[in-house]
Amino acid sequence: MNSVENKKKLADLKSFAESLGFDGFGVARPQLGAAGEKLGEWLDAGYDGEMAYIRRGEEKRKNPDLVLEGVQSILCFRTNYYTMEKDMSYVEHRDIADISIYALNKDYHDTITPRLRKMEEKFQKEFQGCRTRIYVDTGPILEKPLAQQAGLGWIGKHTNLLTQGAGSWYFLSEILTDVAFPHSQPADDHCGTCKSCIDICPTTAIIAPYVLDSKRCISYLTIELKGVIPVEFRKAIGNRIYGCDDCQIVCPWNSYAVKTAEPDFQRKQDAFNLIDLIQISGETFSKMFKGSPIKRIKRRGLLRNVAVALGNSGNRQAIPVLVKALDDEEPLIRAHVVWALGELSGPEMLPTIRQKLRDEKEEIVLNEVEGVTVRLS
Ligand code: B12
Ligand code: SF4
Ligand code: SF4
Repeated sequence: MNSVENKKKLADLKSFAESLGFDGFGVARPQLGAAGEKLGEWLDAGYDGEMAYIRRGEEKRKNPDLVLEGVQSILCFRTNYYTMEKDMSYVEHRDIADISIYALNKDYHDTITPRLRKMEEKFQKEFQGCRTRIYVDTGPILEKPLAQQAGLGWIGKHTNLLTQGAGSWYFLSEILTDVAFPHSQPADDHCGTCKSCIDICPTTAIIAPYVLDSKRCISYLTIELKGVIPVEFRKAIGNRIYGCDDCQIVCPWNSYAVKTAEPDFQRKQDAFNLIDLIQISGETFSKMFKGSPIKRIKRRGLLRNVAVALGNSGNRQAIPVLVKALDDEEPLIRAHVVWALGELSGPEMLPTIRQKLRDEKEEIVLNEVEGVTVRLS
C-alpha cells in the first residue's frame, strides 16, 4: 500500500471511529520499550497485590508480538465517560455511598466491545486477509503506555492517562493488527511541578510520582481484593464503596473535561444510603446491579465495603442493622460488620457481638472479634 492510500484509509478509519462514539484515535508502534522493563520492576516490588493475572501475562504485556504474531500497529481509542461534576465534598456525606463515576453506568466493557467489533469488521473489509485482535481493559496488554505512544495522552503522576484539553475521565481500548501504518507522535508529559494527586491520595498509594502500589489503592481494596480489607486502610476508605476518583478529581487538567452525551454512560444509579445497602438480599443485589460493573464484586464484596463505610459513618443509627447483619451467611460480611460495630459503639457492644457469634467457626470473623475486643476493652 502506498503512503497516500495508507493515509486516506487511516483518515476514513478515524471518521468511522468517531461515528461509533470513540473520541480519540491514534496508532502506536507495537514496542513497549521502557514501560515493559518498568512492569518487571513493578511486579518485583509486589505492587500488583493479588492481581495474579498481570504476572501471568507479564511476557505478553511486554511484547505484543506474543499476543498477535507479526503485529505491526496498535490502533488505540479513547471513550469519554465523564457524566457528572464531582468535587471532594462527597467525603462529608458520610451516610451516602460513594461510587466511582465510571461505575455509575452500564458496564463499559458491554458498550465498547460491540463498537470495537464493528471497527474490526470495517477494518477486515478494508484490509482483506489481515489479522486483528481487539481489547478493552481485560487483554494482556499495557493499554496506558500504548495509548501514550499513540498520542492520546500522557501517563500522569497518578498513573492514569490524561490529555490536554480533555482530562482523564475516559476508557482505553485497542485493535492490534499486522497491517503497517505510520505511527502517531507520542504525547508529552504536562504534569510539571504539580503533585495534587499524590497529596490527596487517602492511602498514600502513589508512593512516588508515576508509581502506584495497588495494595494501598482504594480502587484495588474495594474492587480487586477478594478477601479481608487490611485494618490499616479501613478508616481511609471513608464512604467509598466501589473504586476511588480522588486523584482524578483534583487533577487540574480535568477542569477541561467535557461531559459525554453517550446514552449508555448517563448516570443511572441513585444516591445509595449505606444503611439501606447493608440490608439488601442476594435477589435485590442482582436486580439492582444488573448490567453494572458493580455486579463483578458480588453481594459479598459490596456489603464488605458497605460495612467498612458504615463503620466510618459515625452514624449510631446504623448499629441495629449492623447487629442484624451479624447473621449474614457470608463470613466476609460478618467480619467487616464486627469491625464497623467496634467503630460505632463502645465496650457495651461486646456481649452482643459474642452472643450473636457464639457458634462462629470462621477464622476471619473470629480474628475481627479478637481485634474489636482488644480495641474496646
Ligand atoms: C491493573 C489495573 C488497575 C490496578 C492498578 C492500577 C495501575 N496503575 O495500573 C488498580 C486496581 C489499582 C486500578 C485502578 C484504577 N483503574 Co485500572 N486498570 C488496570 C489494568 C487492568 C492493567 C494496568 C496495568 O497493567 N498495570 C500495571 C502497572 C505496571 O502499570 P502502571 O501503574 O501503569 O505502571 C507503570 C508505572 O509504574 C511506570 N513506572 C514505574 N516506575 C516509574 C518511574 C518513572 C520515573 C516513570 C516515568 C514511570 C514509572 O511504568 C509502569 C509500566 O508502564 C488496566 C487495563 C490494561 N489492560 O492496561 C486498567 C486501567 C489502567 N484502569 C483504568 C481505570 C479507569 C482505573 C481507575 C480510575 C478506576 C477507579 N475509578 O477506581 C483506578 C485508577 C487508580 C490509579 N491511580 O491508577 C483505566 C485507565 C484509563 C486512563 N484514563 O488511564 C484502564 C486503562 C482500563 C481501561 N481500559 O480504560 N486499575
Ligand atoms: S484511586 Fe484513590 S486510592 Fe487510588 S491512587 Fe487515586 S486517590 Fe489514591
Ligand atoms: S494531579 Fe497534577 S501531577 Fe497528578 S496527574 Fe494531574 S497534573 Fe499530573
